[in-house]
Amino acid sequence: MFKNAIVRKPCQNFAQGLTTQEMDAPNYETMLAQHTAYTQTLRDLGLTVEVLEAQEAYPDAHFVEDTAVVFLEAAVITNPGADARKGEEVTIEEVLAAHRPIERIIAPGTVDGGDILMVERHFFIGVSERTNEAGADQLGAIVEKYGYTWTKVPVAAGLHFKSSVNHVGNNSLLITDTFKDRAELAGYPLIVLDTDEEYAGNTLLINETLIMPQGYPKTRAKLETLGLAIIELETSETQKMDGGLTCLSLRF
Ligand code: CIR
Repeated sequence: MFKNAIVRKPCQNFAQGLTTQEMDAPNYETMLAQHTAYTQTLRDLGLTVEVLEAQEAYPDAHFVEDTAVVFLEAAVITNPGADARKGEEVTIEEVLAAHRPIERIIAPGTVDGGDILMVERHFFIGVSERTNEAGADQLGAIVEKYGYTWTKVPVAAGLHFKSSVNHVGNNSLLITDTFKDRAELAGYPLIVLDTDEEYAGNTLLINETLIMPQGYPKTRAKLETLGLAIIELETSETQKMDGGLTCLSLRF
């Protein structure tokens, strides 16, 4: 059960963040409105949400998920893989220290939280352009100490592992076609996304509710078979910056 979430207000400079998308320029007011709706949704679901101040020096800092991996026993502060994002983790550590014992990923290891998927007591650790082998091994050793199992998975497409694979309850994974045959995921029930709806793969499970991006009817129909409540949120401005719904919060 998640009880808490940490989010960070997007900064005015957020459109200067890293992105591979070539979409329209993102709009700050729209981003703020979408972020406010996201925060309110987490509150409506019963979470206590701590909203951190915007950080103008870090245009991607509202993607707080990348700065830590939080589980019942500890919080691992990451060393973000993109140079422009190194340092975002400093204020996150201060906040998380009030909730969990702190562990750290240290250079040369890098980890982005977007590559880390916890399913019950197992961690999938995506090795990507942001999470390197050394970082993955450090994180694996840390979670193992707390009794979790873990496997590394190469991220052959998309920015992060969770751009393509997410847990939607009862061990089921919402997954893109590219990842569906990966041996590391064998045995998990899979819900495979239509290729024209892959962005909806970044759906966020909060206790008994799925929060999914707005406007992906085929994915919604597939998720409805799970019997969970579903909330759709507008994510246009986040998507323009290569982000999704999971990226915008740390949940624990
Ligand atoms: C970045 O490239 O780092 C940001 N513009 C997007 C980060 C998205 N985070 C996530 O998927 N966890």
